[in-house]
Amino acid sequence: MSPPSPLAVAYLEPSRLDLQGARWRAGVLGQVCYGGRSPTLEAADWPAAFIHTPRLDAPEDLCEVWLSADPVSAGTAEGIAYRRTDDLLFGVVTEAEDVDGVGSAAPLQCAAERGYLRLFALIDALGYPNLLRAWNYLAEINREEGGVERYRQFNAGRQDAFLASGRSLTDGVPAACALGAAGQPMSIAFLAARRPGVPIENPRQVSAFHYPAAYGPRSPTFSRATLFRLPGQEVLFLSGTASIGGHETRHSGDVGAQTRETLANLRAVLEAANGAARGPGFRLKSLYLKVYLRDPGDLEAVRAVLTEALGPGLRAAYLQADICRADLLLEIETTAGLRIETP
Ligand code: 3EB
Repeated sequence: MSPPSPLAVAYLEPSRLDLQGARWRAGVLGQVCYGGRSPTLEAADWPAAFIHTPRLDAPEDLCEVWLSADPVSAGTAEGIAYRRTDDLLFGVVTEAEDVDGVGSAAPLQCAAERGYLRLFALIDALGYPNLLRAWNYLAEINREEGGVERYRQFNAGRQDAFLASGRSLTDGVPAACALGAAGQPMSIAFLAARRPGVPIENPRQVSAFHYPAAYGPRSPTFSRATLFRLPGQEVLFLSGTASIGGHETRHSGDVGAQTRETLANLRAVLEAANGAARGPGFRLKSLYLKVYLRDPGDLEAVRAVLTEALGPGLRAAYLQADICRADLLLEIETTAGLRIETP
C-alpha cells in the first residue's frame, strides 16, 4: 500500500475555521483568505494572507488552507511567520510601499525586492532553498506610476532579488501568479522545499522569462508549472494561466474565447507535466480552479464555458482581481495531485 498523500488543501468559509478540531489545526501549514468581507486582522495561529479579491460566486469569503499529514512545526524569521514539515515550508511575506529606493527605483519595486530578499534569506537559512510556488498580490497592478506600469516595477524588484540571492532567472524558477488586489500591502504567500521541483513549460507559449522587451524591460521570473515529488505523492503547482499564445494576448475583448484559450493552455501544461510525471496523469476535471476575473460582469459567461468544457461537477471559486496585462480578462490557477477537502 502506498502511504497516504501528505499534502492536502481545504477550501472553506472563514467561519468554519474555528470549527475544525485540534488534529486538523495541527496539520495546517498556512492559509490564504480571498474576499475581504471577513475581519482580516484577526491573528491566525499560522501564516495567513488576506487578499482583497471579492468572491463573485458565493456570499462568503474563501479560505484556502494548506494541510500536511506529516508533523508540522512553526516559527518566525526575517519577520516572516512560517510553518514547515521535513519537506516543505509555507510562509507569507508582506511589504508596505513606503520606502523610496536608491536613485529612481519606485516604492513598489523596492517593496518587491525587499520582500523576495527576506523570503530567500528565510528559506536559504532554514534549508528549504527551492521556491516551488509563489502567490503574488499587489495593489493597482496595471496603473502607471512615474511612467512605468506597476506590474513592470514588481518584475524589476522580483528579478533583482533573484539575482542578489544568487538565483537563476531561467533555471528552477517557481510557479507563480501575480494579481491586482486593491487596498492592501504587497503580499506573497509561498511554498518552498528542501528538494528541488521540476519546472514545466507550455509548448503553446513563450516562457515568461523569455518574453520580449515589449512586455517590460525585465521579464517576469516564473515557470508555467512546478512538478514536485513527495513520498507517495506527486504534486503539480500550475501558475496563473491566461489567454496568451506565443507571447501575445489572444482574443482581446472576447471573454468566452479567452476562457477557451486559457483552458487550452492549462491542458497543454498538464500534458507537458504528464510527460515528466511518474503517476497515472493529472486531469483538469478533478481539480479545484481559482478563477480571477477582471470584470465581475463576466462571471456567468466564464462559468458557462468552464462548465461546458469540464462538466457540471466543476469545482471553482470566482474572484475579482486585475490581471497583469490590461487586455487580459481572466486568469486561472490551480494545483494538481492534492487531496482536496471541500465542505
Ligand atoms: C502570463 O502568462 C500571465 O508575474 O508571476 C501569470 C503567472 C502571469 C505568473 C507572474 C504572471 C505571473 O504572463 C501573467
